[in-house]
Amino acid sequence: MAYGRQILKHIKTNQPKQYNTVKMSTQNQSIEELGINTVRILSADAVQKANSGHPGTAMALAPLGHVLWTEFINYNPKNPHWANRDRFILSAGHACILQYNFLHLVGYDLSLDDIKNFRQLHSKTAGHPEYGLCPGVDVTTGPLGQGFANGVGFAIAQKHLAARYNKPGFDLFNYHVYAICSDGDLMEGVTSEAASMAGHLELGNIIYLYDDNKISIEGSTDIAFTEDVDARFRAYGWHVQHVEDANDTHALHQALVNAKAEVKRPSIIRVRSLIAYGSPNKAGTAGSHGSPLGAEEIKLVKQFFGFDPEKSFYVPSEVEAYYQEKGKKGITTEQKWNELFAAYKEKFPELAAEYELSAAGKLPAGWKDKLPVFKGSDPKMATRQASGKVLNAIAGSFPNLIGGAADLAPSTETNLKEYDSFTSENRAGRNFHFGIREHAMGSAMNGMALTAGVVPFGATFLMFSEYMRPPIRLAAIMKINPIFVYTHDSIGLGEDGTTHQPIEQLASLRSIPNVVLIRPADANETAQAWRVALEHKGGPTILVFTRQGLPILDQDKYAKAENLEKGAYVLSDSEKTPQVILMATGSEVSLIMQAQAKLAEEGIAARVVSMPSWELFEKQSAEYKESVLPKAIKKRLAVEMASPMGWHKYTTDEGDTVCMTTFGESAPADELYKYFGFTVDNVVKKAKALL
Ligand SMILES: Cc1ncc(C[n+]2csc(CCOP(=O)(O)OP(=O)(O)O)c2C)c(N)n1
Repeated sequence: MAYGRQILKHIKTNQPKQYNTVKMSTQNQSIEELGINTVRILSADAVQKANSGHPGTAMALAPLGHVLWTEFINYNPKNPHWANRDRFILSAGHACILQYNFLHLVGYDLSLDDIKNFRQLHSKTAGHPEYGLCPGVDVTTGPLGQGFANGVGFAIAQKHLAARYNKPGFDLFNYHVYAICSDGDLMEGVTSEAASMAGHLELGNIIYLYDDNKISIEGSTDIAFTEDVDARFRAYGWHVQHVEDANDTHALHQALVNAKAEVKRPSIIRVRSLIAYGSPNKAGTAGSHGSPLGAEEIKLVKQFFGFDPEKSFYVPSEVEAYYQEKGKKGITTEQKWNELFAAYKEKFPELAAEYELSAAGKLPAGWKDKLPVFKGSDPKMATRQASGKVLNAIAGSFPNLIGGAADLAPSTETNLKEYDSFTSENRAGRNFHFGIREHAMGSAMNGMALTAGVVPFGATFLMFSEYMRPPIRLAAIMKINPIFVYTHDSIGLGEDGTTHQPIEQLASLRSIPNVVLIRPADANETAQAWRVALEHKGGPTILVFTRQGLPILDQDKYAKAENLEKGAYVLSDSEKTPQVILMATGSEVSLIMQAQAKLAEEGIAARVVSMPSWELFEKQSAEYKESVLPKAIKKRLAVEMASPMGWHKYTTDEGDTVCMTTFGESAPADELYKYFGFTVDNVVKKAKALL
């Protein structure tokens, strides 16, 4: 391109004012140039109208978007969920107006009015791209680094689906994962974890473009980011290329061709760009990163590109027709794939049916019969151990249930014993060794969970959920269903001490909207917790298990563990009207059961409520809630080896808590129970004090 050389001159001299000297006319622009410049100007216009947003990067990367959406990304704008589409991630989510403009132009259900409504209430075009809100957005991005790591999960899921379903002549799943990432993405730690994982796993289906514009919010990246990115990614085992000028569409094309040809190593293409290219006074400056250019400056931009400075949101008719035509290609591509799938279905009816069922988010018939039932006479069992038994009992029914741990499979009991590990050589393996990379594990799980037909689980200690909060929160925002497994859930883990003993984690995880957290009381509740997790839709499930052994509550004597689905239930009632309600989750349920017996000996009627999930309980009818926690019974004691925060809602003004108000200590668990008051005597004493 003619003006491609201008940018080089500009970068070298770094004097944005030079742009005033460039004169362009729409007349002598090719349709490609006209399209690209239309997107640059639309981006500036949309941010200006919203009076907030990030114009600069979108303006600079319009040529890149153009090459991707016209030549490389396989998509059908009329079916954004087509299973074999390439995934596209805008990891630099702040530049989303770029993505919105291309999605609009190539024919997704996103109108020019949607572009004009950028960042307005209930528009499809939120301030950062949101999955489920905007058609064509494969994952919600914005928190830098997440998209980069989500892509690793997308790439893993593609490899898994291909290994499970592709057959000679039926290359059903062969898509690529494209992403645009920025300096901010590469500075975030999660990117290092994810890149290391992707290199190790040889995820050659990853093609990332890094916008090397040397600008972030505080100015030049020289103030904070001077590493050799190319060397770093080579060290991770990536295929690294460099495009000197983001305006050079031929070079971008060639680099993308090379990246596709590289099937073993993940690819990163470092692209030098000039932020706010075309803006005489703002190009190359941090000022164009996160604020509108200003009405006068936008006029100069339009003049620079030969557009009418008085027209806003202007899409030349030939540009509209050109991109619509490009978008239509995808309709035929999907049709061909559908024909391939139909032929596959004839030849491999069982596999096809299996895929269709799991892609629709449905569960196979009869799977619940595989759930183990534990007897009251069985020896004590930690809920992590019960979880391992459950997982292994049902794994055969769910070929697409895949997951692992952050180097803690033996402790979290998440190994699927009859299955291999997922490695660069064996994509059919179902056990994942995420390494000690909790953050990237969570983000990769989100990419996996966003892939129809794949149900991921990932495990570590509850304490280290702290390293995973961004992906947990994003899974909740996206209402997707990864299963986060956390063991070693309290001071009951004992000697590892304060650093490993969760205190505030339950309260803080419960505070995330759309999350269902389940802390089962014993082995049978654990089986039911897995059932609910697999059936649950609309957000992630967090399963919280003990390290220490727990008695098994006799199913013939007490209420059935199936009640776990209601979040809380009367596990054991008093013969007479209860004077006090004892409630607990997880390991503390058997403690309050003992306290109930002791209180009964003293003539005090106590009801025991097992409350494994606050969120599930909140979804129940008012009548059901009243049946478990009658308003008339205000003497209530909650027992949980965690922060009391939040329990007061259930304990009323006349109730109390036995919880943790300090950090724990390093000691054998039994000593800690005594020290912190998690004993039958103390619970009985506190209950009596209420009366
Ligand atoms: C985890 C996270 N931290 C901070 C931010 C706020 N933020 C948005 S963009 C940005 C950095 C911008 O620099 P760069 O990534 O190079 O993007 P560019 O300016 O080139 O568009 C920051 C700090 C964020 N979105 N996510």
